[in-house]
Amino acid sequence: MPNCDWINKLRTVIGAVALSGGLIASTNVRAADYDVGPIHIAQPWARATPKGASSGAGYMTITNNGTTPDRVTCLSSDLSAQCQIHTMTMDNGVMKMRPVEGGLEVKPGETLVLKPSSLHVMLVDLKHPLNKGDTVEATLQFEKAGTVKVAFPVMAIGAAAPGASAGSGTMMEGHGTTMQMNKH
Ligand SMILES: [Cu+2]
Repeated sequence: MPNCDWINKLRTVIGAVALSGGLIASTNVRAADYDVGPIHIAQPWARATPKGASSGAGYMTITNNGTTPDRVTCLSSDLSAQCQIHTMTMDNGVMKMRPVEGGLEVKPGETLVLKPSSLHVMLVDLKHPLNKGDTVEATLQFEKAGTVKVAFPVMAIGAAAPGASAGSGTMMEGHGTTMQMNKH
Protein backbone atom coordinates (compact mmCIF):
# COMPACT_ATOMS: atom_id res chain seq x y z
CA MET A 1 0.00 0.00 0.00
CA PRO A 2 2.07 2.95 -1.25
CA ASN A 3 -0.34 5.56 0.15
CA CYS A 4 -0.05 4.27 3.66
CA ASP A 5 3.71 4.13 3.42
CA TRP A 6 3.87 7.76 2.34
CA ILE A 7 1.73 8.85 5.30
CA ASN A 8 3.94 6.93 7.70
CA LYS A 9 7.03 8.64 6.30
CA LEU A 10 5.35 12.01 6.64
CA ARG A 11 4.46 11.20 10.24
CA THR A 12 8.08 10.32 10.98
CA VAL A 13 9.28 13.60 9.51
CA ILE A 14 6.69 15.63 11.43
CA GLY A 15 7.59 13.76 14.61
CA ALA A 16 11.30 14.44 14.15
CA VAL A 17 10.73 18.15 13.49
CA ALA A 18 8.49 18.47 16.54
CA LEU A 19 11.01 16.61 18.70
CA SER A 20 14.03 18.66 17.61
CA GLY A 21 12.04 21.86 18.02
CA GLY A 22 11.19 20.82 21.55
CA LEU A 23 14.81 20.00 22.37
CA ILE A 24 16.04 23.35 21.07
CA ALA A 25 13.41 25.20 23.08
CA SER A 26 14.29 23.40 26.31
CA THR A 27 18.07 23.88 26.01
CA ASN A 28 17.50 27.61 25.48
CA VAL A 29 15.56 27.87 28.71
CA ARG A 30 17.47 25.51 30.96
CA ALA A 31 20.93 26.41 32.28
CA ALA A 32 23.69 23.88 31.81
CA ASP A 33 24.98 21.70 34.63
CA TYR A 34 28.70 21.29 35.19
CA ASP A 35 30.93 18.55 36.51
CA VAL A 36 34.49 19.02 37.69
CA GLY A 37 36.01 15.97 39.38
CA PRO A 38 33.43 14.75 41.92
CA ILE A 39 31.80 18.19 42.08
CA HIS A 40 28.44 18.74 40.40
CA ILE A 41 27.09 22.24 39.76
CA ALA A 42 23.43 22.64 38.86
CA GLN A 43 21.03 25.45 37.94
CA PRO A 44 23.35 28.44 37.87
CA TRP A 45 21.53 31.76 37.51
CA ALA A 46 22.13 35.40 38.23
CA ARG A 47 19.72 38.16 39.10
CA ALA A 48 19.27 41.22 36.91
CA THR A 49 20.53 44.41 38.52
CA PRO A 50 18.96 47.87 38.56
CA LYS A 51 20.67 50.63 36.56
CA GLY A 52 23.73 51.99 38.35
CA ALA A 53 24.20 48.96 40.60
CA SER A 54 27.89 48.32 41.22
CA SER A 55 27.52 44.66 42.15
CA GLY A 56 25.43 41.65 41.25
CA ALA A 57 24.93 38.12 42.51
CA GLY A 58 24.98 34.62 41.06
CA TYR A 59 23.39 31.48 42.47
CA MET A 60 23.63 27.70 41.94
CA THR A 61 23.72 24.41 43.77
CA ILE A 62 27.05 22.70 44.42
CA THR A 63 27.18 18.99 45.30
CA ASN A 64 30.28 17.15 46.42
CA ASN A 65 29.90 13.50 45.29
CA GLY A 66 33.44 12.72 46.42
CA THR A 67 34.81 11.36 49.68
CA THR A 68 36.92 14.35 50.75
CA PRO A 69 35.95 17.92 51.58
CA ASP A 70 36.75 20.58 48.98
CA ARG A 71 36.81 24.36 49.02
CA VAL A 72 35.56 26.68 46.32
CA THR A 73 36.53 30.25 45.53
CA CYS A 74 35.57 32.48 42.62
CA LEU A 75 38.60 33.49 40.56
CA SER A 76 37.11 35.88 38.01
CA SER A 77 34.07 36.90 36.02
CA ASP A 78 33.77 38.33 32.53
CA LEU A 79 31.42 41.12 33.62
CA SER A 80 32.94 42.29 36.90
CA ALA A 81 36.31 43.42 38.19
CA GLN A 82 36.16 40.97 41.09
CA CYS A 83 34.34 37.79 41.99
CA GLN A 84 33.88 36.53 45.54
CA ILE A 85 31.79 34.02 47.45
CA HIS A 86 29.74 35.59 50.23
CA THR A 87 27.79 34.40 53.20
CA MET A 88 24.80 36.30 54.50
CA THR A 89 23.99 36.42 58.18
CA MET A 90 21.63 38.34 60.45
CA ASP A 91 23.51 40.72 62.72
CA ASN A 92 21.29 42.66 65.17
CA GLY A 93 18.37 42.41 62.76
CA VAL A 94 20.42 43.58 59.76
CA MET A 95 21.42 41.24 56.94
CA LYS A 96 25.15 41.46 56.36
CA MET A 97 27.27 39.77 53.77
CA ARG A 98 30.92 38.89 54.01
CA PRO A 99 33.44 37.21 51.73
CA VAL A 100 34.16 33.62 52.77
CA GLU A 101 37.73 33.41 54.00
CA GLY A 102 39.84 30.66 52.47
CA GLY A 103 37.07 29.33 50.24
CA LEU A 104 33.63 27.88 50.89
CA GLU A 105 33.81 24.33 52.21
CA VAL A 106 31.73 21.63 50.50
CA LYS A 107 31.73 18.48 52.60
CA PRO A 108 31.53 15.00 51.04
CA GLY A 109 27.91 14.19 50.19
CA GLU A 110 26.83 17.76 50.87
CA THR A 111 24.78 19.99 48.56
CA LEU A 112 25.16 23.72 49.11
CA VAL A 113 22.39 25.92 47.77
CA LEU A 114 23.47 29.40 46.79
CA LYS A 115 20.30 31.53 46.68
CA PRO A 116 19.01 35.05 47.39
CA SER A 117 19.44 36.17 51.05
CA SER A 118 21.93 33.34 51.56
CA LEU A 119 25.22 32.15 50.11
CA HIS A 120 25.99 33.77 46.76
CA VAL A 121 28.65 34.53 44.20
CA MET A 122 29.29 38.26 44.45
CA LEU A 123 30.19 40.07 41.26
CA VAL A 124 31.96 43.16 42.56
CA ASP A 125 32.37 46.29 40.37
CA LEU A 126 30.17 45.32 37.45
CA LYS A 127 31.29 46.52 34.03
CA HIS A 128 27.61 47.14 33.18
CA PRO A 129 24.26 46.24 34.76
CA LEU A 130 23.12 42.63 34.38
CA ASN A 131 20.09 42.54 32.09
CA LYS A 132 17.54 39.78 31.86
CA GLY A 133 18.54 37.44 29.03
CA ASP A 134 22.29 38.15 29.42
CA THR A 135 24.72 35.48 30.50
CA VAL A 136 27.52 36.19 32.93
CA GLU A 137 30.45 33.81 33.21
CA ALA A 138 32.47 33.11 36.32
CA THR A 139 35.45 30.85 36.85
CA LEU A 140 35.22 28.84 40.04
CA GLN A 141 38.24 27.18 41.57
CA PHE A 142 37.92 24.08 43.71
CA GLU A 143 41.03 23.41 45.81
CA LYS A 144 41.02 19.71 44.86
CA ALA A 145 38.66 19.26 41.93
CA GLY A 146 40.13 22.09 39.81
CA THR A 147 38.61 25.01 37.96
CA VAL A 148 35.37 25.27 36.01
CA LYS A 149 33.88 28.13 34.01
CA VAL A 150 30.17 28.47 34.73
CA ALA A 151 27.64 30.45 32.66
CA PHE A 152 24.91 32.12 34.73
CA PRO A 153 21.81 33.07 32.73
CA VAL A 154 20.44 36.37 34.03
CA MET A 155 16.85 36.20 35.28
CA ALA A 156 14.50 39.11 35.98
CA ILE A 157 14.97 41.24 39.09
CA GLY A 158 11.60 39.90 40.22
CA ALA A 159 13.05 36.38 40.35
CA ALA A 160 14.30 37.36 43.79
CA ALA A 161 12.87 36.71 47.23
CA PRO A 162 9.97 39.05 48.03
CA GLY A 163 10.89 42.20 49.97
CA ALA A 164 14.57 41.97 49.02
CA SER A 165 14.60 45.45 47.46
CA ALA A 166 13.69 47.16 50.73
CA GLY A 167 16.83 45.91 52.44
CA SER A 168 19.18 45.99 49.49
CA GLY A 169 20.45 49.50 50.24
CA THR A 170 21.47 48.41 53.72
CA MET A 171 23.05 45.23 52.36
CA MET A 172 25.14 47.17 49.85
CA GLU A 173 26.16 49.57 52.61
CA GLY A 174 27.31 46.67 54.78
CA HIS A 175 28.94 45.08 51.80
CA GLY A 176 31.05 48.16 51.07
CA THR A 177 32.23 48.25 54.67
CA THR A 178 33.28 44.59 54.74
CA MET A 179 35.04 45.02 51.41
CA GLN A 180 37.11 47.85 52.91
CA MET A 181 38.01 45.71 55.91
CA ASN A 182 38.91 42.82 53.66
CA LYS A 183 41.48 44.76 51.66
CA HIS A 184 44.18 45.13 54.34
CU1 LIG B 1 27.63 39.70 48.56
